[in-house]
Amino acid sequence: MGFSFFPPHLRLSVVKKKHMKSGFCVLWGRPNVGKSTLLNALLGRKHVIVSPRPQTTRHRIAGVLHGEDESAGGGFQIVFLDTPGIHEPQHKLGEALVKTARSALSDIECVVFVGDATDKPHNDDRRAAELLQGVRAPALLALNKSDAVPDEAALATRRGEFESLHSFDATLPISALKGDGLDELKAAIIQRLPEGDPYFPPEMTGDRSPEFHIEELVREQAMLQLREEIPHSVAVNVEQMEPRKGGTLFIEAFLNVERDSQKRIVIGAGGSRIKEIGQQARGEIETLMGRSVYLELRVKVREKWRDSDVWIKRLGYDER
Ligand SMILES: Nc1nc2c(ncn2[C@@H]2O[C@H](COP(=O)(O)OP(=O)(O)OP(=O)(O)O)[C@@H](O)[C@H]2O)c(=O)[nH]1
Ligand SMILES: [Mg+2]
Repeated sequence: MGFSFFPPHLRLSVVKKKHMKSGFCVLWGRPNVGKSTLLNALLGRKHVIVSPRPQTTRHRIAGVLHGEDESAGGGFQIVFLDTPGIHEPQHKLGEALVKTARSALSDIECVVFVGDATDKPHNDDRRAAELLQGVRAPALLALNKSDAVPDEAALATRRGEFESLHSFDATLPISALKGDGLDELKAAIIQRLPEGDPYFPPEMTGDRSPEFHIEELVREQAMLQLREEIPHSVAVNVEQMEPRKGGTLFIEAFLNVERDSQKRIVIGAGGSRIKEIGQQARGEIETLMGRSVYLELRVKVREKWRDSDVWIKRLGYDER
């Protein structure tokens, strides 16, 4: 725009197009291997929720990394797609999650298969690897949690076991938790991206609404504070969100559970559990929104919602 008054033959010499690489990169693997931890570490900020429980992530979530590619003398944009872990579904929600994950495999430039280096490959690792058959994009093996592997020999054994699952382009031992090997992984991804314009403007960091991230931050506390089946039976939806006098943001959110007995546990003695969930989530939401928040949580029973097509859709888990 700024050079439009130059005649065309002069414009070329003045507007030197910046060398740019861009593309979509899927974080792939079974539950609990550290895909979401890795996304946050690569982005350098908390973008998605993480917990020690499997099946924490329930959506395909884009996180955009913009940067300079010193080796190639230009810029890059990687659109990472975090995905639900691949597993054998036990209910309709599980089926929807695996379908959501699979939908992330089309139109991509790179796959990062995340393996847990502290554990032998499981059936679900094999399942995840099988789903990569027919995917033309190169797949990198990121052997995560290398900080928790006792020695080099153990890491080498794991490496061999995981490399036999699929024909990987390269293997990179990493620790998403400690930040080890992430520069190498990033360079390996950028190396495999095609030249091309960025997909998103520089100010865009993801593809989800503030309400989505708020729901996730509440659910993260449910994942962290509740036991056994209950965390997996919780789905959160923001019912109302509006600014109040003095700049406080009022948010009303529902925690949907599957049974009355779960509702009692989520509320806790004298409301103690729901209060604790609310307090922790509110702190995180205030950091996200950059303002003070009044968070009101209510618990609703949606009878066996994880096996209900209607509720799975209403709660936003049918994204195919
Ligand atoms: N020691 C160690 N733990 C890690 C590392 N990366 C992730 N973890 C832990 O592994 C657990 C699972 O991490 P997540 O990032 O939620 O795993 P995920 O693959 O996204 O799991 P799903 O969303 O369920 O598919 C958490 O307790 C993390 O703290 C790592 O590099 N080292
Ligand atoms: Mg996850």
